[in-house]
Amino acid sequence: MEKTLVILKPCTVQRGLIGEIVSRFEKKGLRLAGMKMTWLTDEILSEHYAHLKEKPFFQRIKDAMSVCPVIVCCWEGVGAIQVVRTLAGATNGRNAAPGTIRGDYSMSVQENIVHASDSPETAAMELKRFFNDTEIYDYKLNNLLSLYAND
Ligand code: IDP
Repeated sequence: MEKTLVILKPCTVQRGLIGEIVSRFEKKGLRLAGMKMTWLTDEILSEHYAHLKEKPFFQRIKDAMSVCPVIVCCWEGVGAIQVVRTLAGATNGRNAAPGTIRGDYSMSVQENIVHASDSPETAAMELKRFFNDTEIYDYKLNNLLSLYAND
């Protein structure tokens, strides 16, 4: 099992899409291991988007990510990191395939509904950045056999 971090961005909160997006991950069969609302600071966003600090839009994305609180989630499943990236779709909502979250709900590269960790290393780092150990819950889902059979 793998755990990954998803952030429902301010555009998702503002557009009243929280339930709909959470539902996508639930219906896929991922287990919600942690979830909270938090208002991201410039400091945590500078760390989170450090790989983009030379880009001209660095300050703009940090501003967009802090217009209101976000929902941070930890989702778990077999191959969850790639599964969630595939569900999220291409970064630019206008290019993202229909059926993906960004493809279905976003018309923008910046306002693209979700952040999703892109590798096991980033997932581990990002989960630590946004959650304490006590905020991640290891309960069992009763439908594991129906989800994975003998995989
Ligand atoms: P990802 O979110 O698909 O992993 P990254 O390249 O890590 O994509 O970029 C992080 C976030 O920065 C994107 O989700 C998007 O909101 C924003 N972003 C990326 N490229 C651009 C751009 O060219 N203009 C404005 N915002 C961008």
